[in-house]
Amino acid sequence: MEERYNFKTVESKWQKDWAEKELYRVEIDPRRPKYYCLEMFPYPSGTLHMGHLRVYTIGDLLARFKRMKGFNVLHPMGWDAFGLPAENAAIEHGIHPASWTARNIANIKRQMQALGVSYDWRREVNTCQPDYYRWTQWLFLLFYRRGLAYRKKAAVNWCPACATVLANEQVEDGRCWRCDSVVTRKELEQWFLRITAYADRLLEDLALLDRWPERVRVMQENWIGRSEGVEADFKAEATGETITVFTTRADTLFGVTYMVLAPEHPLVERLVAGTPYETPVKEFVERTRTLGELARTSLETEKEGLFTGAYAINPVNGERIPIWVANYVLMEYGTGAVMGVPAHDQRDFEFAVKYGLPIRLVIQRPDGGLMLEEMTEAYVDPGVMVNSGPFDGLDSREGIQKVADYLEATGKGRRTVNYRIRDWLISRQRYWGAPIPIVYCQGCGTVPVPEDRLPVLLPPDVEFLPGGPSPLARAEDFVKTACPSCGGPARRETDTMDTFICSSWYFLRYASPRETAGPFTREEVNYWMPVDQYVGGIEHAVLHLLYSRFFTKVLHDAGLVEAVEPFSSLLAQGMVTKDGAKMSKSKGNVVSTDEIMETYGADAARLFILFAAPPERDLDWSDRGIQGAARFLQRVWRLMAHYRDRLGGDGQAPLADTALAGRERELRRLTHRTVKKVTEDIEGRFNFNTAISAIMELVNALYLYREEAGGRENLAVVKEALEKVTLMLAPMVPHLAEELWRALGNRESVHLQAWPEFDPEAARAEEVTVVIQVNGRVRDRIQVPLGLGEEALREAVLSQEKVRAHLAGRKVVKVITVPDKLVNVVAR
Ligand code: ANZ
Ligand code: ZN
Repeated sequence: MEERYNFKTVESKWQKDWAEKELYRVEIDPRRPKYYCLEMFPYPSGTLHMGHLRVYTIGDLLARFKRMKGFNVLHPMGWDAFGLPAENAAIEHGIHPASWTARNIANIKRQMQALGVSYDWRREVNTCQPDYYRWTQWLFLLFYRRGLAYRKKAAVNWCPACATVLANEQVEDGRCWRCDSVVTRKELEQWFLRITAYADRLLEDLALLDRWPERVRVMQENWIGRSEGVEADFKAEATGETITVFTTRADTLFGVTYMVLAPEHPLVERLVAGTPYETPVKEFVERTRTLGELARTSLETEKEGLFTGAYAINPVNGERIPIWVANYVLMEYGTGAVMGVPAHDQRDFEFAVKYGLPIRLVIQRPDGGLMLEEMTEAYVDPGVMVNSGPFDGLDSREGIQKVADYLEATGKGRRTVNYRIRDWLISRQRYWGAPIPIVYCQGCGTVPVPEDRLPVLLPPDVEFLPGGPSPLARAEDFVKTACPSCGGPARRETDTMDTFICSSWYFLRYASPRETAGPFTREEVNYWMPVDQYVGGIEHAVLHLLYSRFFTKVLHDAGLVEAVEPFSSLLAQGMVTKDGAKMSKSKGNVVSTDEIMETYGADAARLFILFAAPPERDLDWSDRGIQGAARFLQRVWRLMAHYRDRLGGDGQAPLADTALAGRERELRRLTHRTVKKVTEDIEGRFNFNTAISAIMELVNALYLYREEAGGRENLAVVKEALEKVTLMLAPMVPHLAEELWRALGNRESVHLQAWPEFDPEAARAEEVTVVIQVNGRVRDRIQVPLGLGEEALREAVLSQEKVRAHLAGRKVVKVITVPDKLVNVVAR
């Protein structure tokens, strides 16, 4: 064995060997429990960054660990390959999106292989290949047939820089999720998926996801935003038309002093027509319309409104109230009209103060001390109803129900449920995506492309120009087609699908990646699904994770998959930072993954990533840290080099525990305790960092033992320890572990071995008897592990039944401990 561990030769040697032997090839095996371990597949934008390295390292550890634990592990990888950057590269550098993407994929794949990740590469999927997007289109048609895909004209989010529309989920704080431009609104005819039809189930089934981070579930819950309330019918005084409002606070109906319509509300135009208010209101409407939804509802945005000159009648008391239009009311939520209750809603309070509208108190604080004149903000808590006619004196929470009953009984309103979530806008005016398989025919209207004519292929020869309409819309050969139904002239849909559709079902495709008769086979998908462990970034908390859940449910309803939820357990890994700051090109603090792998090797990088922080926490990249990891690997290597020749193939088993002398017994105990701890840390808690610390301690103990034994070590005990260390390191540093394993005289790969067992008997700590005194008199004796710390010992003693009995009614003043021997409790 060489003196120094040479990762360069060793890592590539084993990577080649594993690939040749197809070590990670996996098929259905009904005799073994399955385990589906999945990392979010990357968008192939160039090279891997540290965040990627972290996800794949974590996923690979789990996949390898489970394999050693006897599971049949599916661990696949693929490419989320459609998307705007490829098209921008085409515009800027004249390279075709397909070539740009293929080149990046080749590079990233090389990096993943250099990292030594255990993927079954035969199952690689690529969403921009016709053999994949054919099924994306097929699924679109399935949604269409089930009434879950439809086209409508709507005010949609428009990113001027990306020159395309965006889903609500892709707008963050009023900005484009991809390029950060301020999003505006446009009226366009677009395709939607009816995710709202699944709102209730998406909400309810969150309860099944007990192995998801709480915060992700909460974010989805808020995004779905279920809200129970009533619709109340007001009447427009002039025209007699009904104006329905949605409110969650029916108890405040008597406190309404004005009403507000969304600028887009269809009634606005009619109310102001031919009045002096027409021009200013129309101007106001135009101005607010272009603002994105979040910009409008953001608390920072100044609330602005205008009186329409019209009045409405309150259904509960017949009062006449002015009708306004304002920027903070959204057409897409509820009914697009709200009743203004300034005394009990902060937004309304501010609005009323700003525009001098009356404020009326209708909910009194339980102590009765609320005075309208003294209010500086809205009173939003429950209380007692006042100024509310027949409802006076009611608890407001009860009032919500009573007023709802009244509205329903009199036909002036009804209970209803509202959701914040909107249908998913999926059409994009871009080239590099899966074409929507629809044709428009003068005679037949909207005609789906028949399944046997899929895929609708992207034409390769198109022109990429900055700005402007999509290249597809200008590709006449593509656009002009024959109607599949009547054969007459027809035009193709030129929008492509949101790439989030491609990624909403890729985890199903891995089950049957080469299937040509369908997106997957029932047998395979039902064997592998659901994904047992999903690993990925928190930035997908709402987007990808919500969409994938939606897809899975629809496919379940269509009888295609048994699973109702795609991902049983979710691990959202933290960010990788440099000196506490997020790594980014603009900050110039990006650590190059290629450079790290060149300098330190894959194993050192992996070990550092796993050791530096628990997976959910942020990980600060440090050169010292990775150097430390590399040194530890050398240290393990030297230990093996030292013993290798002496361990030989003699096959001597460790001596029975009792026959071992003290030092040997301690070392053996530590070996078994370490296996126990590492197993538990990985399995239940994802505490890879503490698992690695434990292995490091064991290695230290081996060095110490070698020194103390001075050449007269018990080699059976050493060999056992080295074997277990090697096996435990296998999922973390697969290359070094393989090399060590062979050095121990084994001919089969370490990655085909079983995870090490521990002997509970050998792992048990030695126990000692501790005498317990209370005020100097012996009251009890207990068995505790040798070397138990003072704090733990004290706790153990004070919880003893007998001790508690002697202390009854007294106060402990002091506890004197003599570890391993005696504890004296002084009490008065
Ligand atoms: C009167 C009222 C009084 C309200 C009060 C609240 C407190 P959630 O819980 O999110 O569903 N609202 C209704 N439609 C709206 C729209 N299109 N744009 C903006 N705001 C709208 O919120 C429901 C509440 O949001 C409704 O209850 C309504 O204000 C407002 F003391 O009605 B409330
Ligand atoms: Zn036709």
